[in-house]
Amino acid sequence: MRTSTWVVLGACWPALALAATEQESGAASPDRTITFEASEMMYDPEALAIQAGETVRFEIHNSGALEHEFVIGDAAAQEEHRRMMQEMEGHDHEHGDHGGHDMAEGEHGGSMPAVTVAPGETATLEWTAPRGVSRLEYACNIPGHYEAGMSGEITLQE
Ligand SMILES: [Cu+2]
Repeated sequence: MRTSTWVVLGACWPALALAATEQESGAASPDRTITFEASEMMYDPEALAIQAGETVRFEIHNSGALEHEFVIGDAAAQEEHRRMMQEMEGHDHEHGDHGGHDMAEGEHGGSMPAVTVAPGETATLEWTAPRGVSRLEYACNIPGHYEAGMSGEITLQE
């Protein structure tokens, strides 16, 4: 991996599986809202079942004392993201413009939807589940958090 790839994180890492399958993102209004809690070091709920093509609005409340993020992607993309976060750790804890917000709202499904949530805050993220993918993960890739248990599995049903 090239050491310069962390730069790409601002636009976040293309989750190829999503890019290939998501065509009609955009203006869909959510089919349902899922309320999430993030804290040290877990998410509640710890797993999700979502219908392929369903548009979900996540409301993620950070009830912990540390900043957490909520990123959706396949296992390989999550791992890649973690590696980049680790490389960036030296560069002050800025997340390199990790305004997941921009990523999440970009109209192409090619990016990994992500939000960062400050302690005590609630963030929202809208996402349309791709078709043709059976399993994704959500994870907090702030160094050490995933390893401590901040991840969950999304099972997608066609
Ligand atoms: Cu975290």
